This record gives sequence, structure tokens and C-alpha cells, in this order.
Amino acid sequence: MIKTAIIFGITGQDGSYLAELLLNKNYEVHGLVRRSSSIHTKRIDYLLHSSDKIHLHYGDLSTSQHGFISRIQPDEIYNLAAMSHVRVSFDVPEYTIDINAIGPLRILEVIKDINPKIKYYQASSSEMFGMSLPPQNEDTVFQPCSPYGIAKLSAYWTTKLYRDGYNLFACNGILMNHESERRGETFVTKKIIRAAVRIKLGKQDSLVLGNLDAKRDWGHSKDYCRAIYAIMQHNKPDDFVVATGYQYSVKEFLIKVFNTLSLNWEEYVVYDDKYKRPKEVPSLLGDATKIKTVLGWSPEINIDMIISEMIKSIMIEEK
Ligand code: NAP
Ligand code: F7E
Repeated sequence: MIKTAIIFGITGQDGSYLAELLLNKNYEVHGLVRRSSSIHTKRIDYLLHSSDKIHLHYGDLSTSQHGFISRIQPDEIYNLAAMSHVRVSFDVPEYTIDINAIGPLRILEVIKDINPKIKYYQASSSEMFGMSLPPQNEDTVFQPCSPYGIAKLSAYWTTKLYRDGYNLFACNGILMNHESERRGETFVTKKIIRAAVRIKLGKQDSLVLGNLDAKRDWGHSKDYCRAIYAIMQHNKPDDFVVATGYQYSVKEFLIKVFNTLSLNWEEYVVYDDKYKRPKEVPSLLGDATKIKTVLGWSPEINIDMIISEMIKSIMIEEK
């Protein structure tokens, strides 16, 4: 039987890879898209052109999803939609709470009311660990330190509440940072790589950054979408940390990229306070033992492969 899935956030990095994965598994895929003045389906255009099993619907997580979900009657809902930029969440905290915390509640309320058999995935984040020191796993205390982290933590607990209180198949994937050639332009990996490529090509003179000391556990979005799918196919709803288990500082990442392009980063990188956050998550390093043991998932793409994929695609765009 053909399964039907809704992806909230289908136009985003993960939404595009997850849509591809589900279409390859013969799902019918429905995605919610926000109306905007410019076209922003770039990441999924290749799917829209090659499959008749993908359907887009206008909407926004700031409003009730009752009509949309009732019309589609999906088997599975993946909620990847979010205001996903941590620093921006300090500028728009109220909006961030609305979309990232109340948005998931809006979806779960519909599932509870119309069909408690619909499975639900919540895109939880390692940003929820905040000030808690690594390694972080499912038992680590959450100490969020951004409006984004606080909103995501609310959604995490809401997902657990609807699982335990209403017996829904509702899961949290607690994902560490993950990147790809489809990563949004203002996240640090993409920003560094685009700037370094442009410097190499003589199109840019400098790169302005904030805190270089923060440490992150960077994986690849494709690997993490395999984890998301595995979490939803498990025989019971549960929560899993998804991570590579390797950590680099922003500075170490920067050096790797500039070295790959035979550039000396110190000649180009400038610090600006405006990229500093009021509070910062200092160190993320995930312990993915649970998902490895229970679901047999492990990452296949390491940081050097991520960097080389991103450099290659940006080089093509910039040439
Ligand atoms: P992304 O590229 O920023 O994509 C976010 C998606 O959410 C986009 O499709 C965006 O639509 C949509 N969206 C934003 N506001 C919305 C609203 N009000 N109503 C409906 N849709 C809205 O993020 P990503 O990297 O793919 O991440 C996917 C999810 O995982 C997010 O929830 C993120 O917070 C979470 N997460 C990401 C990471 C990571 O490192 N990438 C790690 C942990 C958790 P537009 O195209 O219209 O903007
Ligand atoms: O920052 C530092 C910055 O914005 C990484 C999201 O996907 O992962 C992501 O959140 C680090 C931070 O990612 C700049 O201060 C320095 O320490 O790429 P980022 P993030 O904040 O870790 C989590 C898990 C999510 O869930 C989020 O959705 O880099 N940094 N200079 C900078 N960061 C940016 N963006 N820009 C700079 O100029």
C-alpha cells in the first residue's frame, strides 16, 4: 500500500532530502509552503519536475493545520518547519516561540483530534542542550540558552506529552548541526565556504565572522534524514540523539576550508561583534550510541567530505 506523508518545511535543507528519500520509497509526499514574493522551491524543483507524487500546498505554521491535515489524512507527519537560525531568534523571540513551539502543538492537536494513528516526527535540536557539557545524549540535562533552544525544548516536551498522555506515535530526533550543499546561506559553514571560494576567485576581499571558539559536531543532512526516517519506522515511538561523535571548533572548520583552497585564513578573516550572540552554546558533541544500537544507524559522510561537496557546488555557482 502506498503511504502518504506530510512534510512541514519541505522547501528547507532537510525537507528537500527527506522528500527525495520518501519519494524513492514510493510515498506520496505533501508539503506545506509559505507564499513569498520570490520563488523559493529551488531545493525541490528537481523533484517537482521528475515526480507526480509530490504536491505542494500553501500555508503557514502560524495558523491551525486542521483543514490541511484532515484533507490529506497522512500516515506520517514530519515537522521540519522552523525559524531555524539561532542568532536571529534573539531578534524575533516571540515569532520563534510561535512557529517553533506553538506550531508543533497545533499539529499534534489535530493528530489527537482527527486520527491518533498518524505518526509524528519533531525536529528537535542539540541547541536544547545549551550550557550542558559534552558528550550529550538522551539523558543529558537540557539547559537552553537562546529563544530558539527554549522554543525547541517546549516542542520536545509537547511531543513527549502527546506520546505519553494520548498514546500518539510521536518522536523526537535530537539532531546535532548538519550541513550540505543545500545549507542556508547564513549558517556558518556555508558562509565560510562561499566566502573562501569567492576570495579564491578574486571576487571578495574578506570574511567577517563572530565567535570562532564555539565547538560543533557537524554531520551531513542526507545521513540525518536517513536517521529521521529510521526513527519513524521503529516499532515504538522514542527519542534519539543523532550525531557523528566528532567535534571541531569554528576556527578549526575555517582552517580546514582555507587550507583546502590553499589560502591563509589569517589574511582574510575579520571579527565583528554583530555576529556575537547574547548567549552562546559553547560545545556540542553528541553520543549517538542509542540510535546506533537500537536502529543500526550510523553516519557515512565525514566533515572532509562535507567540505569538499560544499566547495565543489559553490565553485560551480560562482564561476
Ligand atoms: P531550514 O533549511 O531553515 O528549513 C526550514 C523550513 O521551515 C523551510 O522550509 C521554511 O520555509 C520552513 N518554515 C519556516 N517558517 C515557517 C512557517 N512559519 N510556516 C511554515 N514553514 C516554515 O532548516 P533545516 O536545516 O532544513 O532544518 C530542518 C529542521 O530541523 C528545523 O526545524 C531546524 O530547526 C531543525 N534542526 C536543524 C539542524 C541543522 O543543523 N540543520 C539541527 C537540529 C535541528 P521557507 O523556505 O519558506 O523559509
Ligand atoms: O553557528 C558561530 C556561531 O549559525 C555555528 C542551526 O541549524 O545548528 C544550527 O545552529 C557557530 C555558532 O549554527 C558566525 O556563534 C561565528 O557558535 O551555523 P550556525 P548553530 O547556531 O549551531 C543547531 C543544532 C540548530 O538546530 C539550528 O537550527 O558558529 N559563528 N561567526 C557564526 N555563526 C553564523 N551563523 N554566522 C557567523 O558569522
